[in-house]
Amino acid sequence: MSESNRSKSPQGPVFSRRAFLGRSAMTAAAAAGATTVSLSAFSPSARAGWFDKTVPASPHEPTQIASFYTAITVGSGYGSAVTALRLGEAGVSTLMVEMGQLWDQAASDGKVHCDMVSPDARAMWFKDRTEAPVANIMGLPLVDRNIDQYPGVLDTLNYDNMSVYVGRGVGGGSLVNGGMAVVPKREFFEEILPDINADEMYDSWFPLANRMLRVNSVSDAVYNSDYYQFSRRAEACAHKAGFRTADVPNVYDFEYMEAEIAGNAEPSATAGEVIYGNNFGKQSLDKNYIPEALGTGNVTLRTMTRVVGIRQDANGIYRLNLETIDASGSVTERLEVSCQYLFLGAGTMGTTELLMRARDTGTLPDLSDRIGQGWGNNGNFMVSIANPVWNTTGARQSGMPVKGIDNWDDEDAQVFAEIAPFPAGIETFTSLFLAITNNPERGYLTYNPDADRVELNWRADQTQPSFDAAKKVFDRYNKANYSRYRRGLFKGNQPYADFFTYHPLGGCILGEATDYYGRLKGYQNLYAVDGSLLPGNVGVNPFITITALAERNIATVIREDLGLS
Ligand code: FAE
Repeated sequence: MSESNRSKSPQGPVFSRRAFLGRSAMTAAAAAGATTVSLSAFSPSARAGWFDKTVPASPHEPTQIASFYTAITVGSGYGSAVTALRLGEAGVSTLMVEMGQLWDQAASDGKVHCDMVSPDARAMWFKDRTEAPVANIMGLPLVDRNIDQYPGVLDTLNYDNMSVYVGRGVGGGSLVNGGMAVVPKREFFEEILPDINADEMYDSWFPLANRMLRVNSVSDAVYNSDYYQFSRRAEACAHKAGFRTADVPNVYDFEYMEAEIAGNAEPSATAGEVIYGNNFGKQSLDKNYIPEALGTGNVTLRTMTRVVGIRQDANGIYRLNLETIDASGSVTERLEVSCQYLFLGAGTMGTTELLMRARDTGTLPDLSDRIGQGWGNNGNFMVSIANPVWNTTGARQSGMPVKGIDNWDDEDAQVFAEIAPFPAGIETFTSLFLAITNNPERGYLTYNPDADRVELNWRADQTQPSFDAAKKVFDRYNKANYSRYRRGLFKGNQPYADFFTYHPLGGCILGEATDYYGRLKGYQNLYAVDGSLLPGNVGVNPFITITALAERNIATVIREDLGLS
């Protein structure tokens, strides 16, 4: 990586001239199709309502592409964005293909993204109703809304016993996530990936990921504001129960949040924005890696285009079948594009699906039988607690978590429980935690040829280790604080949610389906670059690990496989 291309700012390269050029390229390339259409163009039901609906923008027309690129990256999440930037810097002509849209156009309400309180078509990827993880307020189904189908920003992949949340659009999961940017505990990293040089990771690649993504920590001024009362209260309760708490860094700009709170900037995190996108404040990948990549002049971005098939010619060239869709989801174009080097960054579920389809339908038959194995939910387990009436959590809550209960060193209850907001707009006396637990259970994926998609094989009882560990922590928490478990928030009316994950990991695990740099076994010049490489659980939120590993892997691949520096 060349330092000369980066600004000297400790915040990283976000204000570099190249990023500026990239941002201009991103919008200019798309501008041709930047019109706002009536909802009726893609949803007859939109006309049926008697009140005005927000009309989302029509996605940009996809950029014209050539028939061959030296490299293609599939998807535009963390793994793919890192890979595209480093290839572009090395002078490699690269195409980035993303099935979702570029989120840079305002809808009729003047905003790019909708909030969580009144979600609309922008919220979800072709659904009739939103599917928020916390579906109820005090037992009443007040959260989810009927919406029009549209290529929205959040998707849920619903399998037996598990729903997987993923982001759609340029930036992938970075558009919808809570921004928590956590480096795993070194001991745990060494346990799960013993063959990766931890010195290198902790000395170089994690710091680089933090810099590039502009990770920062909450200031005292912000933490002591009304918007973090929910967090201060839960932290105090945790201490009372004898637990340690830890800071959780974030990619949300806390200087911006301070300005929001002071009324000097458009509110985003403080206005209930997060899982359907943030209009301001958050360093998603469309603010850093991706414009930097486009700014090299060597990377082309094709949006609203899904890779549906991969095969290889006798001469080793990969041929990809692409389908471009419009705002209604109809296929408007089918095309083929080829490359010498193919990098799969379609996310854990997307990458594994593409590879399993290719292996099982015989277009890439020599792929490893380890593909699809070792899937984990990163031990995700959500818990809701009812506080006594004197322990108010506040009606105003920031969407970005910044603290967690750190009980990871307790072998009987290995839990890192982030104090999550519950921005209902009213006092709810509720504390919410997204616990990451050390769950050794693993599921596996199988390709269903009739449905042409992968299925997740995950039994309901596989979340038992997470339940047991979280129960130990929160029984103790409740006992010390006169609090109790709160029902009435989650589907099924349990005080916990073990039926969804934000952190799907595995399926193409490093050293199993690939070598230790993500090279897929059985083929040359074919790579996995995303969350599918991680062995099911990293003990913390995963995007920093995905980013750092992608940086590490592509540096070696560019040097050894492409013969460049
Ligand atoms: P990912 O970001 O999922 O990107 C994959 C991209 O590929 C997507 O844009 C897809 O649309 C696209 N794609 C898929 N299939 C195709 C195809 N066939 N053709 C073309 N494009 C395709 O991949 N993690 C944290 O570390 N901290 C958090 O606070 C956090 N909060 C989260 C909150 C929510 C609601 C969600 C959903 C996730 C959260 N995560 C969080 C998880 C994190 O966002 C996720 O691990 C990463 O985004 C995964 O990065 P990948 O590079 O694997």
